[in-house]
Amino acid sequence: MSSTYILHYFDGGGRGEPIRWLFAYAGQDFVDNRIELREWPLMKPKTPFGTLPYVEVDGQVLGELGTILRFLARRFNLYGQNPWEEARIDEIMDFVKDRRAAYPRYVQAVFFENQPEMAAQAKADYIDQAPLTLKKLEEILAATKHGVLVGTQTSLVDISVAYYFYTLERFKKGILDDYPTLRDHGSKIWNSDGIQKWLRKRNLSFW
Ligand SMILES: N[C@@H](CCC(=O)N[C@@H](CS)C(=O)NCC(=O)O)C(=O)O
Repeated sequence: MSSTYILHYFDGGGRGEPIRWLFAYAGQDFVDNRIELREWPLMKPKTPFGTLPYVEVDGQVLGELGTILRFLARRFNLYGQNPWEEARIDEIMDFVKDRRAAYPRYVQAVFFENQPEMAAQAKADYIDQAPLTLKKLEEILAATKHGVLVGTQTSLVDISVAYYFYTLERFKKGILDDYPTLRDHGSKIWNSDGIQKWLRKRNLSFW
């Protein structure tokens, strides 16, 4: 019997959208439960750690974005072929997470606090911090020689960085033009059937 998946997150991108992209890329149906901010205070104490996202998989509950992504990627055979590849995926994911720290600040300012000046600063920081990250990813991609960041097959980290590139391009169109190999890498994921289908239907406010 196939599993059932429910994602609980706010009605926006933030920490929910990487999970939606993973489902979409894997061609896995899921219930996309979007929580209204006014519902949140009542719901918060019932969540695993007082935060979103969390998922329900066949009735079992799992919180924390990174944990959810790894758990799902393992199930969808998108988490490397051996423990070293898993570790390499984690390594790059952790690196990019640190380098993307301005994004949650942006979400906080836009969605939770309605603070346009703080949002503008976070957005500027996000863009300023990108070149070092992109340069490193370019080096990693060149070293594998297989058009993927780890091993020989597309994995969680390729999908996650493609989403990162997507958010960068939405903030500053053309930002990837100086990184043609990364732009091509992102395009392969963006143009995959699953992601194209998702982008057509997702109906998402941008943050
Ligand atoms: N470490 C957690 C952080 C989750 C988090 O802070 N989520 C935010 C939304 S992106 C949230 O739930 N904010 C509402 C709150 O903390 O009350 C994760 O990675 O999942």
